[in-house]
Amino acid sequence: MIGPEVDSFARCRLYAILDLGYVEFLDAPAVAEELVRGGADLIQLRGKNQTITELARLAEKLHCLTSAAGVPLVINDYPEIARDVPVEGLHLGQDDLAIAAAREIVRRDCWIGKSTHSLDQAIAAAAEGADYIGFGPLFATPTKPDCQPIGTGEIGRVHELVQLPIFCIGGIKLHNLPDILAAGAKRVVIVSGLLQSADIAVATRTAKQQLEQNQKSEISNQK
Ligand code: TZP
Ligand code: MG
Repeated sequence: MIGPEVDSFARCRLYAILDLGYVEFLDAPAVAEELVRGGADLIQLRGKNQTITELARLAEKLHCLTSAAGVPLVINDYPEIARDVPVEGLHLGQDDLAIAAAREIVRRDCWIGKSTHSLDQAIAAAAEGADYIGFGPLFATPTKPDCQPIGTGEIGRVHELVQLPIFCIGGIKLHNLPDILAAGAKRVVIVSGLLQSADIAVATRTAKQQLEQNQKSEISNQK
């Protein structure tokens, strides 16, 4: 049970989260435009302090602009929003609904991703039917303060064991992205590293270029 345009999803390398802890609610569409302009492959709407009604309304607005740009939009936490707004994906955490239960609510093609914080959780998410996983937090991060960092040591292993798109997450910035890629990451989520930069589009483009360069080296190493 996979969402729309699976192949285009597999190509996604840079996953930006538009986190309303960093962005004013009314500024969210303009920030989404900057992320799109910088080349984000995927955008998630995450709002921990907004009501479901507020988030649904914003998701609708964001989806108009992301879909016009061909960038998939993912909603965090709320299967009901994924049911009512034609977003491309839903993201669930370890404490959210099980994937099968969320699919029962959404009842249409929609990617479902899951946050994982260990190898065991990554393997379990694949068995549960996730379409992609987040893996982290690699480093301690104020964006998710209650989650223990897991470091970069298991990035290689998770890619061996889990045959899904794996997005490393947590404390990733432009300055440490090369080390994270060297540790075996292929796809990343960046939140504050983009949203707090002086120029969001430029920071996004810089991260995207590093990821593309890494992908090219991967391909030429395979030849
Ligand atoms: N899940 C694990 S870490 C994290 C989430 C949502 C936040 C990552 O944010 P940042 O600002 O890129 O460290
Ligand atoms: Mg959640």
